[in-house]
Amino acid sequence: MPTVDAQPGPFSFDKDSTALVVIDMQRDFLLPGGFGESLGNDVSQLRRTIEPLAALLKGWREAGLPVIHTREGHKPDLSDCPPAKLSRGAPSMRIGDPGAFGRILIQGEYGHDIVDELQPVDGEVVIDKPGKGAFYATELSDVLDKLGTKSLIVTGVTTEVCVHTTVREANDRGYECLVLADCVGSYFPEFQQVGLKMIAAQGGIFGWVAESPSVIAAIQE
Ligand code: C5J
Repeated sequence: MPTVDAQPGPFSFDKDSTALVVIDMQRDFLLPGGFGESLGNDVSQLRRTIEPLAALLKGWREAGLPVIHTREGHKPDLSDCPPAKLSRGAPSMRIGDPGAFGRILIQGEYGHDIVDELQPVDGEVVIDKPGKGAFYATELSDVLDKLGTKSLIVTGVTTEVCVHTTVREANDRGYECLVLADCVGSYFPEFQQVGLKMIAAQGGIFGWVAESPSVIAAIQE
């Protein structure tokens, strides 16, 4: 069984029951000039995940293992967007407003889709999610049941928001989650550091943390 060095201890997974989850690697969050940057964020903190994630995807696909991508966003009429989510904070642009890459976080818009480097390939599942967690109001549980999934390798953005929420949801549903430090990103370096520590603390309170090269090596064995 593949085993990788991880915090708080080695993480073993069965290739037949493990899926790679790539969370919200969307242009609206990652592209310079996009929504994320308009909120005052440093998108380079997220963009550093693209290269290791592309290498991981290559290895994972070569091993013939399942990949699930998610995208945070809403229907064009915003009927699936809680009013509190729309009005929170004082952003110069809100969800649904016209942005540099189309209406912000609206399904079907250029900015809502995944960055070019990490585009899904045929056969990969794409889950559109209205919330931060990938299980809330989506078909993800059914997809994982059909695949016979027990473990998740979790990547994407942002570490302390959608990655954390999804890992917490997955942990409560009985999945073993390995989060890859070099393939998850936060706009805030301190949240990245603490977010990863929180996952593996207390003996792995809701998961394990490792680096992607060890997973790539493990699946090639
Ligand atoms: C945020 C996300 N940060 N994908 N979304 O609003 O983490």
